[in-house]
Amino acid sequence: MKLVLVLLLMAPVLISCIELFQPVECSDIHSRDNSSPSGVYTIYPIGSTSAVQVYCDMESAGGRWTVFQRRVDGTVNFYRPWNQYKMGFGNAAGEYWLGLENIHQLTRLRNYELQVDMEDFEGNKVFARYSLFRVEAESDGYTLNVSGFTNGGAGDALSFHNGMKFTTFDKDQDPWSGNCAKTYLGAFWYNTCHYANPNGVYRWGADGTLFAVGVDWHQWKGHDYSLKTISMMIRPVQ
Ligand SMILES: [Ca+2]
Repeated sequence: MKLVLVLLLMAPVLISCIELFQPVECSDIHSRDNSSPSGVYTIYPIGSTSAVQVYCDMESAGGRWTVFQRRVDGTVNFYRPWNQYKMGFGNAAGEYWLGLENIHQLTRLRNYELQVDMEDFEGNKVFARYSLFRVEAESDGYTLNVSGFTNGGAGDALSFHNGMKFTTFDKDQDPWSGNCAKTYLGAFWYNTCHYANPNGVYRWGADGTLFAVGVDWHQWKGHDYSLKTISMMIRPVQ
């Protein structure tokens, strides 16, 4: 009888504990239950009012990955203005961009590593991994910090982009004389301009009609091949 009473009194506390579980990112979900499958989850990267849906990869190389960029089938238009790249767009179950502010707030708090998984239309799969990944504040142009490359067959396309600010068609922060986002129909941490264009035009494989506007990873497939899938994902370094 006493036990029942204690449980009844505890119930609101127990329920509020369940409700208060607000994972900052996917590794928190994995820490709480390491059998959590890959899929769409709600995370809170900037506190309790910042709920956003993401895809968590709980399988690749130990899992715990928060996917912040994903292309799979060309259903979402990635040629978008600054504000949308800042806030995020798309659908976590399919193609999406998590948003520069969310990515900055996450990588500000802990040390993160980055993995980029990609696949061509022949079913070949490769990856590139970087042991350090951080995005600076908007006041610093959301500058990319990436280093510590490990080759999973893709080659290193990102080191060229280290230290670059983010550029969209309506906000040119790249060091080139023109606007790389306008010329290569994407949005990225462009240099002069790119070896990787993951937010470029989805165009189903080999296509050299317009130079380097596709979903390119130059060191693997060159500038005239647009990948079937690519996803960029991060997790805290343990
Ligand atoms: Ca420029």
